[in-house]
Amino acid sequence: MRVLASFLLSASDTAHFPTPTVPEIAFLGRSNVGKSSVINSLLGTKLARTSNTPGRTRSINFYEVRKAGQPHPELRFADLPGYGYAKVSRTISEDWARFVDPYLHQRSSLALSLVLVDSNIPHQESDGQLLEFLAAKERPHLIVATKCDRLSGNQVRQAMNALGRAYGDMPIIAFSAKTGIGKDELWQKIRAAAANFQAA
Ligand SMILES: Nc1nc2c(ncn2[C@@H]2O[C@H](COP(=O)(O)OP(=O)(O)OP(=O)(O)O)[C@@H](O)[C@H]2O)c(=O)[nH]1
Ligand SMILES: [Mg+2]
Repeated sequence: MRVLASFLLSASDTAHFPTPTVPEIAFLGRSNVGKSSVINSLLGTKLARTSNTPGRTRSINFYEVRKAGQPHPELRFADLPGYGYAKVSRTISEDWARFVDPYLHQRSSLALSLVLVDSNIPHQESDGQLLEFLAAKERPHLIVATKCDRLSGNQVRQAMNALGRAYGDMPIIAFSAKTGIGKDELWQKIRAAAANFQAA
């Protein structure tokens, strides 16, 4: 299904969050894990700025997603600042307290949080903490293992097993923004979460 996406706004303060309307999907994960790349891959655009420099996304960037031929948006995507990168950790923790934490606590339209982890590195404590937080708040969430194109098929399976064990056997989607692996599966999960959310 073809989707059309547009940039809505960038907020680094709760007062600037857009009024909650359609179900929202949050993209979370350590700096440089590939959040903006996953968004671009799903949307088939280059709307979200990607970078080799970790910590580039310093606000919540909201995107509106519409099915082709439909007048109204179906979903919103929220690209959040990354965490866990030592060089920028101070500013990141300030950002986290000022608007990321309030977003995750209070956002009434948040239908699904995608926690991106790098399939090429072992499990990280910061990701585990975020997953525990989302579970404690009963926020629907899912792990997406990024950059799977850097691993062979066998290595991907091993990485998924190891990450699954580390994060309490949660379902994990193996993804690559380069090859499109996992894209259809992720879209299915996003649409299912949005439908559940609207039915609730
Ligand atoms: N090989 C490969 N590289 C990727 C993939 N996804 C992202 N990258 C690379 O990883 C780097 C970071 O990607 P971004 O999408 O900017 O990561 P981010 O999580 O948005 O980073 P911050 O906004 O800084 O937190 C870039 O150099 C991307 O080209 C992928 O699926 N495969
Ligand atoms: Mg980014």
